[in-house]
Amino acid sequence: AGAGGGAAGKGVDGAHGVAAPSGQGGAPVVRSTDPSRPLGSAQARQLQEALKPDAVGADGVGIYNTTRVIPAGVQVDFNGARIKAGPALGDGGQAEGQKPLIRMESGSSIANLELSGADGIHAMGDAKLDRIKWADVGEDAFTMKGPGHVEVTNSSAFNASDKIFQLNAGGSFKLDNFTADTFGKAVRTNGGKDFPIDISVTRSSFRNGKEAVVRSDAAQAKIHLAGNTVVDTPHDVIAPQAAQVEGAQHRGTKSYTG
Ligand code: ADA
Ligand code: CA
Ligand code: CA
Repeated sequence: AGAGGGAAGKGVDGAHGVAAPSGQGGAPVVRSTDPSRPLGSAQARQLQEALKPDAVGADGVGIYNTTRVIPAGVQVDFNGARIKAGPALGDGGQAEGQKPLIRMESGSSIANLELSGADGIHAMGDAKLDRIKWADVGEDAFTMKGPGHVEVTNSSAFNASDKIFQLNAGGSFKLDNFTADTFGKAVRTNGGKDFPIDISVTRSSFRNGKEAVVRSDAAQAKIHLAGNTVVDTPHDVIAPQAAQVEGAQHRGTKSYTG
């Protein structure tokens, strides 16, 4: 059941959330995305429990060995938690088919998390991500698996062998106040595919990119860039001539050969 279903329970803590139990600072805070329909406290506690890592390494970084699901209508503040993928999710290399650490159902949001490895985060539809740091990107950092509107704010990603954001479905993708260092493409629409997608990248900084900030094979793509700093990266946009692009300073074209 999504947030605030008919049987919505009592909100707790005035702010409709379940706070970290005392003595366990840093536990995620789970809330409804709609304050007028708070989560039942049992549902909130169950999800908070499910989001705890399976193990914690000596370095204090938690390990997920299975994908955690953020339900529709739920927002999670991870409270600065640091997690990485265990080997059951994938080794973080370039093999396809690895599993995500987190799957966001449509209409969910997450904040304040550092993660590394495997296939990062999958979003099934609408999603909001704020203050997320991909400390060591795996196969990629984030994938739009279904159509929707995605916003990523105040976030960063490091050490990506190839892609950071992989957009496999249409809708919109907004990236604002992002920092990336070391990547192939920061934003990539699915190779060889044409579908309508609005991409906006603003007030962000990109360093040490092998190819481009945004690479698309979609003639239907609309790409808007503004206020970015792009250093040691050959192109800001690689896209078909037919794609609508604004704000690019070093645009290129490249056909898909994969
Ligand atoms: C590659 C692959 C796609 C898809 C994508 C991803 O680009 O060709 O089919 O799997 O990776 O989502 O990681
Ligand atoms: Ca891939
Ligand atoms: Ca992937």
